[in-house]
Amino acid sequence: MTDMTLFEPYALGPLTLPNRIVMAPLTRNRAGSGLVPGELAAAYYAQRTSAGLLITEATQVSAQAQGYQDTPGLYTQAQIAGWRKVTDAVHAKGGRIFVQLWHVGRVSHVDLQPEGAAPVAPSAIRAATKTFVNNGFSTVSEPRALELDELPGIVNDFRQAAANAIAAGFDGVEIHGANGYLLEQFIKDGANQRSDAYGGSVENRARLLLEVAAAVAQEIGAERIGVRISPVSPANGISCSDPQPQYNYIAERLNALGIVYLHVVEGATGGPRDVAPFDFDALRTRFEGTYLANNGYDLDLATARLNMGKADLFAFGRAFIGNPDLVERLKTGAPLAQFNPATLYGGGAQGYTDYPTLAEAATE
Ligand code: 8OZ
Repeated sequence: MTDMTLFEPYALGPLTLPNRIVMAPLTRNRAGSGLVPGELAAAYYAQRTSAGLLITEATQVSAQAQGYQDTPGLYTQAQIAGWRKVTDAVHAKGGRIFVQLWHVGRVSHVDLQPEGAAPVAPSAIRAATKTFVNNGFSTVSEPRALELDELPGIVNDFRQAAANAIAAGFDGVEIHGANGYLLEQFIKDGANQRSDAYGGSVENRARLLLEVAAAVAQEIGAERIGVRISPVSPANGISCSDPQPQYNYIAERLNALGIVYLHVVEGATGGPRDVAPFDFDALRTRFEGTYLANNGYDLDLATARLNMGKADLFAFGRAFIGNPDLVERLKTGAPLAQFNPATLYGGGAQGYTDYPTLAEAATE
């Protein structure tokens, strides 16, 4: 055992993070009209800037990529301008911020799709999950299978959104390859029954994710790209018969592309870490860049795993909601505030930007 702490600087590609604590992407459903993030989002992220790195909420790369009400996009000029307010506010406080780029695939509803179209997926298999739409939870719609000649357009949407991210002032992007959304729907055979070059073998199912990563790397540079994966998570009704060889291959190929970090949801997203047997060390070994560990970490577990050499950075999600000064609280052993689940998704400032820091709470 060496004696490292989370509170020491870490070099992530061209960036120097002041600590190893990363704010995980958190969906908050507060984008305004035009799905544009505004002043409120700028205030929210700026309050949490002491994180070594902020990763934004999942942000759709196109209108078709949306699956929940009021989630922000990054495909219009107004959205680029809205995100610019966020990145300026974070940078003014000395922070660093990546945007998570997202296509939901089949986890959507016709009421969220352009012209009421069916959501798209690798295969026409409806997900056993719900989405938030029309101010309530509804079963997702029946998807249609993407045609082979539509896939370059999806890759291009990610590439363009990455270019837009740089125009909006982001330090980099995270490609959302996890939690049952489009890229994972291709990876996992429970959702992918294609018989073309994007289905069947381990290589074929990884193809779309790897094409997206390569296109985004060509556009903005691999040192500004992270990829998030969740090998054994059943999130959004997904399943995979062979996660170990599938993700060993993905880790190797992403390593060859030189992306800066691999963000790994270890277990069921937001749930048990031991949901299914999986050797995460095999990914750690294959991927020589930064390993960002996620799921159920607290200070003790993160510190222990750091000192075992199992990960470089650690994502904290829900703890950041009620604790804008989470880094300071972890460092000083201060108690953590709980957040109000009723204000997690949607609404305004309440339960978003009004959680006090320790210092603010002391003067209230
Ligand atoms: C919670 C609610 C809606 C979406 C994910 C983007 O699971 C999400 C998400 C989380 O990755």
